[in-house]
Amino acid sequence: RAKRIGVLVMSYGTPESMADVEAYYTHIRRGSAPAPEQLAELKERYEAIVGGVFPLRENTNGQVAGLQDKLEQLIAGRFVCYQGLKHAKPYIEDGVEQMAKDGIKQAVGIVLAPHYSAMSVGSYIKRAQEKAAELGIEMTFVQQYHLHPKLLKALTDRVVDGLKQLAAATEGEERVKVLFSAHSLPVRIRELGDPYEEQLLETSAAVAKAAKVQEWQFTWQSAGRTREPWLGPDILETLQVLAEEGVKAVLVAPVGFVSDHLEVLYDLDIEARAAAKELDMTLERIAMLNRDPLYMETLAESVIEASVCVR
Ligand code: FEC
Repeated sequence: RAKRIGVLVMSYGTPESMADVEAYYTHIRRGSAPAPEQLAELKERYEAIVGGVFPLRENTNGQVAGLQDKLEQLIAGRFVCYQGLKHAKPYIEDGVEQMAKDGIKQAVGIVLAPHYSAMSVGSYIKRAQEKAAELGIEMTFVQQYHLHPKLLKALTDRVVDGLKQLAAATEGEERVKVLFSAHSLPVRIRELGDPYEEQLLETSAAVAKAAKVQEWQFTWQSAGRTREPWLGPDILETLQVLAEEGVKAVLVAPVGFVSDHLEVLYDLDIEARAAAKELDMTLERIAMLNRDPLYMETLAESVIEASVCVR
């Protein structure tokens, strides 16, 4: 019987409780503790989204379970999924260690983010690869899946639904602009020849075409609070410019994210929505993928394809 292949499913991670926010933030800042006002501000954002619950944890758990089910359906008994988080427990290294304890010798790694950047997916892979090499596990990785037909179909369906909702809310009267968005990164990624921007534009263009959207553009969101310059324009600036151009309704499609979490529920649903209201615009957002069957199939098929290299 063929040996079981480990699947390390990697995601950003979120605090376990309010008491955990400081340690989480310190980890994101590579060990340097945030100032008290920075910490208070982050806690306020978590409290504003759902009053002290952290939706990303349950969503990641659901995605890992959903991927396991899908893999089981496609090739029974072949794969076993493990979770590894970037900034919270179980960390990426913990996931690799668990695989080693279970006797796994070969594994595939995949990140719950469709677009490759050396600063995002690349850094997850580096950590997993280092631990796997130390423990003697042969690992191969899915680098990106931003043009997988099933991912594009799931996103297109959501854009079509979102446009219908927006048409109902505005009684079809307004000119609608679709704003594709993703997490900003420091501008210096450009010097590295990073594919992140290009991949995001490829996903956006493919979805716009399939959803027959004429008016769309790409914008950044959630830039970090650091001194260096981040990729822009930020969605708040974009909304301002669009308002000046007379656009009255926008549909935000955060295609760089796959789950309901802080950067969507706060930065878009609270902050961007309030800014739009101020500008007298209607703003809607597409539903996130979470455990969507088409997303689970995207992940499963990408894992199976990558696993060919470890057989
Ligand atoms: O719901 C949650 O608890 C977690 C929401 C969350 C997601 C997420 C995804 C990405 N990030 C990416 C890059 C950076 C860089 C920095 C950075 C900082 C933060 C902070 C919080 C945070 N991120 Fe995040 N990110 C989430 C949350 N992120 C909180 C710290 C406070 C702040 O700046 O707002 C800057 C780090 C530094 O100081 O050097 C860079 C990227 C993604 C999307 C890909 C992925 O999921 O990995 C890229 C979800």
